[in-house]
Amino acid sequence: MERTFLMIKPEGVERGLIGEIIGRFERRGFKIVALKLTKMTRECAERQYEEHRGKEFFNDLVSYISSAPVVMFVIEGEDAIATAREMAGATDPKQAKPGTIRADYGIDVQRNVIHASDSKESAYREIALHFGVLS
Ligand code: D4T
Repeated sequence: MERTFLMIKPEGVERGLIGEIIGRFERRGFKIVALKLTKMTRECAERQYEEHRGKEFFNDLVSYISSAPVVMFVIEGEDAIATAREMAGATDPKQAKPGTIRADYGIDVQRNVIHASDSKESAYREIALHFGVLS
């Protein structure tokens, strides 16, 4: 059993896609073990995207992600990290495989609807950052 951190980005929340996106993970058999709607501070967004500090898109990304509410949730199940990444699809919605969340709903690389942790280390770090210790 594995856990991973997922986040529906501001345009996903604004466009009314919360139920649709969370439903995909439920129907795939994952258990939701934590969930919240929250507007991140700039500092929190910088910590979330720490690995991208210094890249040309960092400031825009942090401004965007802290501009409006997001939905954060944690799923639990077999191969949760890799499966969630596969369900999210490629970063650029135009490159994402048909049937993935980003192919179906993504607008561009910044407004690509969902974030999914990319490794065990990221999942652990991001769950702790946003939810603290989960039972
Ligand atoms: P996340 O981490 O959000 O699931 O995205 P990916 O793992 O698919 O992509 P990433 O780490 O390369 O990028 C993190 C985050 O930055 C946004 N982004 C990315 C952006 O706004 N402009 C860009 O040019 C790129 C490459 C999208 C996802």
